[in-house]
Amino acid sequence: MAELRATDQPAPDLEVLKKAAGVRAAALVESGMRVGLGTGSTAKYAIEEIGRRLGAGELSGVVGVATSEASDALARAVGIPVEPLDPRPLDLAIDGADEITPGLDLIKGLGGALLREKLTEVQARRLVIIADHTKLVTRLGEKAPLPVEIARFGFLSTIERLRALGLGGRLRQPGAQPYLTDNGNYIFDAQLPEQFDPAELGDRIKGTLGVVETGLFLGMAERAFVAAPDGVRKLT
Ligand code: ABF
Repeated sequence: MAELRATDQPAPDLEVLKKAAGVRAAALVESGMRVGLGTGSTAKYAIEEIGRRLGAGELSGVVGVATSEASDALARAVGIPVEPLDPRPLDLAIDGADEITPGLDLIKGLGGALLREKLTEVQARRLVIIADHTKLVTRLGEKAPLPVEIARFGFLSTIERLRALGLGGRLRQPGAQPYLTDNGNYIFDAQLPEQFDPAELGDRIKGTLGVVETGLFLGMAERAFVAAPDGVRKLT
């Protein structure tokens, strides 16, 4: 039987990678910090690690501001005191992403939390993104649609306006009913054109009547911890 070589080792599964990235980011939290808590399966690991550190006495006086009802519930479950977002700046925010470019532009929102994430993360002095390597892209739109949160009222008209911009895509409807965000809005998952200027297109979408917010997070992230089978890389 051929001996197993290092390269024959099975790649660690994505959950192991996500956890490694989450733990790395959670290590940046210091006592007394107000921390934006992201949403999604990767941010979950960072929230759990912050809770572990608090429970172990490694941290004290940390307050979380959650970017979704789900993250609020998880934070409370792991012992992180949670407060609503108010105008005070946050020391740090940690969140996942759906796509990350080399310049740290992001697509976020496949988890449906883009509005609260952006409202929270624009107030963070430092936004740290955590992801596994599958989220890396050379340009936005390569792997994921662009989630666009739209008002529920008149949503069909809003979708027509977005289509008039030349956008393909569809209303997010996983079952019999459209997906409803924590804010009571719908999400249109827009197919991005091959070539586009993210800032310009983002402004045009955002300026469309009925659009609440887009999942384009441009120039917001300070760094990203990206986990791959050969370790966690820091992108800045
Ligand atoms: C959240 O993290 C969302 O913006 C984004 O869609 C999601 C990525 O989720 P996961 O880490 O589960 O892939 O911030």
